[in-house]
Amino acid sequence: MMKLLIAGNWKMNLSVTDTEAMLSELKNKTRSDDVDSLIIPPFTSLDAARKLLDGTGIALGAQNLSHEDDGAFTGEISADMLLDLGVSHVLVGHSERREYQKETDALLNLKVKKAVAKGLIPILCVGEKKADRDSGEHESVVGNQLKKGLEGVHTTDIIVAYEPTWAIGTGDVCKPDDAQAMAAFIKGELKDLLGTDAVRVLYGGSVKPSNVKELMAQPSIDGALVGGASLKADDFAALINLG
Ligand code: G2H
Repeated sequence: MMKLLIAGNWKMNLSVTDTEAMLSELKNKTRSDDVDSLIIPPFTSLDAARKLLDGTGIALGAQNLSHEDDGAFTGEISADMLLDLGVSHVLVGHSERREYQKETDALLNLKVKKAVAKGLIPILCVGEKKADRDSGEHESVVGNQLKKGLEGVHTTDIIVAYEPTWAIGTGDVCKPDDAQAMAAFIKGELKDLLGTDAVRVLYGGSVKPSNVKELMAQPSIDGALVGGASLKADDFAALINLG
């Protein structure tokens, strides 16, 4: 089993002042060295977060990147800009971006390739909608997202996050057995696509201190991508300590 990674995706939450308060508090909480951790704040908090995370062993991630290098792309943020701020990981294709920004698998594939080319570790997010699960299509939907998102990618320096959209921010957590079954399916697909399954697969969707231990005990789940429960220092520290 791989070392667990607990990643906190703050989404569009916490100002710079809030970031400083949260991370100053988090720094004073004990952490287990058995678990890797990652904070993914909004772009505006990256610089403040980098300064506070320095020397803590907690890595820094971004929520998105441009597939372009530079130029006339108003509002976009490049991989080099993220590297400049000490970012090591970047989310690609979170379901909220697929849904609200209409990001397609083809665009996400370009983003994954850009991140890899620049030395950032992409966390490719995949997951089915409620209707897909109800109709038994969840594996084919996720398999398709992986195939298209990872086309032409030949590295194992990536992470995949399985986030069933119906379990995101709803409190409606996926049953550990179902999360395990999908994580195992994803590892099988990764073996076909990349020639190895030595790639971390995270689970995301209403993970909190009270359910993290059971989810992380599943053999094919190598960590968690956490939204709501990553915003408070106490909760995030509890997650890293697996409850
Ligand atoms: C899924 C998750 C973090 P939450 O989006 O990516 O959010 O834990 O709030 O369901």
